[in-house]
Amino acid sequence: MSFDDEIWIDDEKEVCKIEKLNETKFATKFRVDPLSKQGIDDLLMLSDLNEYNCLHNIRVRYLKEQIYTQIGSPILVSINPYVFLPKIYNQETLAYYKVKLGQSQASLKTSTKQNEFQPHLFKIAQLQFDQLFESPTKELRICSMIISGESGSGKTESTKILLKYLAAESKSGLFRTIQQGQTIEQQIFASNPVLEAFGNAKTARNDNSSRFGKFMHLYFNADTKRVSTAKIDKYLLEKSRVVKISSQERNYHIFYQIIGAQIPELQLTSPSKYEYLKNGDLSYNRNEKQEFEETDICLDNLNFSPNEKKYIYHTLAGLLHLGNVKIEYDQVKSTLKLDNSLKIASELLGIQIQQLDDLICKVFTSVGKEIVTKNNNLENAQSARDTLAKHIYEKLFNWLIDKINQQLLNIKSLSFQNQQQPQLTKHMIGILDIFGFEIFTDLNGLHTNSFEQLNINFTNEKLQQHFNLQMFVTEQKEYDQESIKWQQIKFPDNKKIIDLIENSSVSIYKMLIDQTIVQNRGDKEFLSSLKQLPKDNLVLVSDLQTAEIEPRFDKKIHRVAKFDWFCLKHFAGAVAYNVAGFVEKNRDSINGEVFKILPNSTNPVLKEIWSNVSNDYQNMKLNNVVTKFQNSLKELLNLLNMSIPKFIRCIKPNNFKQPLTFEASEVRRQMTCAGLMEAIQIRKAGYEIRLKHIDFIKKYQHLVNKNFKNIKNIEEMFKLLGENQKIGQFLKEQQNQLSYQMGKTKIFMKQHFREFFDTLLIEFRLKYIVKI
Ligand code: AOV
Ligand code: MG
Repeated sequence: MSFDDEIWIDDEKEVCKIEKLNETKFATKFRVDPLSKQGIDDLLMLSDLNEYNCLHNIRVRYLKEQIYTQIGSPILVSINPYVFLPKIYNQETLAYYKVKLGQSQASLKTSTKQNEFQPHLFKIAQLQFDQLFESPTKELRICSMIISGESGSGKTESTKILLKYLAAESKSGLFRTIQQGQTIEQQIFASNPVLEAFGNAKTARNDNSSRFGKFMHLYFNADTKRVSTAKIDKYLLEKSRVVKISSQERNYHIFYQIIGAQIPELQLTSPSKYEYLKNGDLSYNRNEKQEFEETDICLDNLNFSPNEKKYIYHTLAGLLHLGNVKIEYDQVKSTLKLDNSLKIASELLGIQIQQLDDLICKVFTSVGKEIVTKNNNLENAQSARDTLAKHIYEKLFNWLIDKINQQLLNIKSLSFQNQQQPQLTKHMIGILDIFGFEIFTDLNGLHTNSFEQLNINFTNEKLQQHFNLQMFVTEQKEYDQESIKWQQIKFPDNKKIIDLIENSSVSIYKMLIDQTIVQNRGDKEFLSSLKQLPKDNLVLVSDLQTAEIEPRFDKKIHRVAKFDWFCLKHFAGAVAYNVAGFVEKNRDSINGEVFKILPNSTNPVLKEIWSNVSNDYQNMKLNNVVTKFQNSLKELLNLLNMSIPKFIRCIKPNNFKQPLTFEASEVRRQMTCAGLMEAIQIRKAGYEIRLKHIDFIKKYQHLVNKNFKNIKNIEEMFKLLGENQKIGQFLKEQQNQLSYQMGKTKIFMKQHFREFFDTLLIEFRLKYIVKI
């Protein structure tokens, strides 16, 4: 190990003068590994793996516009460049990975020489594609690409780049052509702008923040290696955004798009005129008209009919007008003010004014056989109006995804109608793009997080746990089972906080569900029930004393010391949540009249959507938001656990969306939170490649003069290999360096160990071919 000098690493410059140190947020002196000064591809190749060398290495690369660095083969670190870098995504680069890497994989059917290829999302996609068909058996094989990172770190952009790569296969015939000249990849692409228009919005952290999670399934036919069908699973759309946004944020892009489209029948003027938009960021400029045109074309490509599109837009505009509907209250009952907003909303939503009045101003309850009507007060009526808007939007979003999925599934039935046993579900690549960990603060830096952030942050906890499980637990268990010599590595375990949130006997979710199913219980009861929970990662702000002396919690959280807050110490940081609205948001209930009125709407889209919606709000125990969300998360994790994963860890290099600006403290914090330093240790100490004894013998039988059927066991194979002088010498050296170890059923190898044998195998094949 040689170190040529010492440097300071800080937020602005590589070398920082001592007198400036106090001014910077982050500054540390460390001895630099010469390799990290070069900015090498793979952090595992550094001779000193301390975190500063890793950080320095990543920074050197980033400033050279090399935004990707790998940690062995399963982890790709991606630093958001905040500027489009055409060179790294152009056709030439794409072809380089597709042709060169693809061919090198295909010729050897191994990952040999993959280290010669720069780390890239394209590389990850190609390796997963090759892995999909590596196994000759037709058993289920799922390869996943799990993209994680904080809000704004680049997950959604990475998803699009991965899809672009996989879709580019279509040009060489991978993607099947369907009727009217459209290909399935065009349909998958068309779904993206639609989902973003309806499911993404500007937040304080990201101008195009995903407000729902998605898992994209691409199913391949094993024989043709073609994509046969695709499907999108979605998780938790943040529907509260439809009616309430803060000043730095915006509502869903689609609302601004339909205003920009200037469609006369929608009678829309400008965002500042609508209650659901006017409190948000009105200065933010996008080319809404052009974006609308793109959304509209994509809906065409997804085979939405002109009539469907028309009434989707009617519904959206109807919601904006509904938000402007005024409610008058005479101390006895509320009524809707008969003005233009009400008339237009009624017209566009296809619901009579009287019916809207019933939905917003009244509550119908059945007492025995009789229906009893109660009048809402002003506050309840306003809330009923907003609840109606939220539910209509959510159902519209669900319906859009169902229609898109149906479209992709229709393709399946068209293509495979004559086949008895389609292999559609056997080979799948899944790409997960979820909403990132987020902490919202107001202009004074005080936390303003709610039910939605808890669910988002919990999802990220679960994904982090999955990463830990794959990287550490499973890995170390296998070494133990195979009796491999091994030093246990401690990793940052987030089990405690996950239990605190979701444990089935005592947890935050359990307490919330308990309050949700009992009528008339609310946020106060919920908050007080939290007192029973363990306090390792939880502080109730009502218990101020504890909060103030709690050193692990951010100072800014202390300042929100109000009665109705609780703080959690998440793996990625401490977050304060305001309990206001938790129980009602989880209940998600709506006036039961909607199930009678909306299926009779004269707006055919609304009619269709609501005709298929069942009134499942009666059974709160099963149908509260958290329970449904936990079930879908469980399904997702089961699928991920079955998959061969690649992890893409996205990192946000600064908080100002500044292009190519690297704040070491920010990057370091995210690397630490994501457990990347420990992952580096375990990959470095571990063995990336493992082959069953029989597979090793079969694969390398040509290197010994015996057919694999005549080789008794792995010991004999090694004895035979050792008889060759070159191999014998190599094995001796490598044994001392622990480059390989013999497990009970498998042989564990470092990358260079396998490459040595693969190179010999290529030489053998070349010789053989030349001879022929
Ligand atoms: P996210 O998906 O991780 O946040 P995005 O993928 O939306 O973040 O990225 C945020 C912004 O960063 C994008 O709008 C781009 O401006 C920029 N960006 C990200 N990746 C790249 C790239 N590879 N090249 C150029 N610019 C990029 V969230 O959905 O909020 O968790 O919820
Ligand atoms: Mg996103």
